[in-house]
Amino acid sequence: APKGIIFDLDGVLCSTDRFHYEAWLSCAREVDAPFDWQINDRLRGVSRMASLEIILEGSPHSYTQEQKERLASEKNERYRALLSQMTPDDMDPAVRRTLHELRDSGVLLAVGSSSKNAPYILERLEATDLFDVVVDGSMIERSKPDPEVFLLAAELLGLAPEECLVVEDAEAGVAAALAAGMACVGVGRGAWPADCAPHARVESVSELPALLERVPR
Ligand code: B16
Ligand code: MG
Repeated sequence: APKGIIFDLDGVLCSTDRFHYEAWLSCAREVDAPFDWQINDRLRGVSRMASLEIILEGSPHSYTQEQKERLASEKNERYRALLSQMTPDDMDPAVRRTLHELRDSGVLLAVGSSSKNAPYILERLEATDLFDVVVDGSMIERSKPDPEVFLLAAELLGLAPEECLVVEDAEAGVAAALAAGMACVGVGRGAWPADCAPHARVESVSELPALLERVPR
């Protein structure tokens, strides 16, 4: 069994999808670009500026760096206003129980998120204290699929990459975990591309304890 488990935040421990969707939708309208759930899916695990670039692919206009930074920061203001409505009920009680159970069994727990808003989200969920380490988007230079976020989490946990298991919902995140040399469990979707398939899959984090003994090392 792993000595440490590093959880992705958005899509694994809670669902901020609908907030990202709503906030990016207004941005897409402003730049006359199409936006739907399929495009939204491509933004999972990807940094804020890289997400904006994906949206701008569909825009007929071109923007200066300064304008792009304004678009991204307006998106973030809308997103944070939506996050402020979150309560501890936005973390599935079964997920919270599982985190307690894993902690009690002696496994170290970390969050490894590309999001600069990760500490705020954990605060809204009243979940900060469940983790030994939280690595967020402001602590790294390269976001997923680069392994930096997970390697830093392992280092701060005092563990080697091979001692860690990553739990992810996004392609970019699974790719990052594999590049870090960590075991990886994929959450909640059927199909993964062959080049970034997780070692095991679950529908929800609450299935993790039962799975742990079976994860390939
Ligand atoms: P922010 P994760 C990622 O978080 C989200 O999946 C992704 O959609 C978002 O663009 C990224 O964080 C950056 O978020 O704008 O809040 O810094 O899945 O790595 O927890
Ligand atoms: Mg995610």
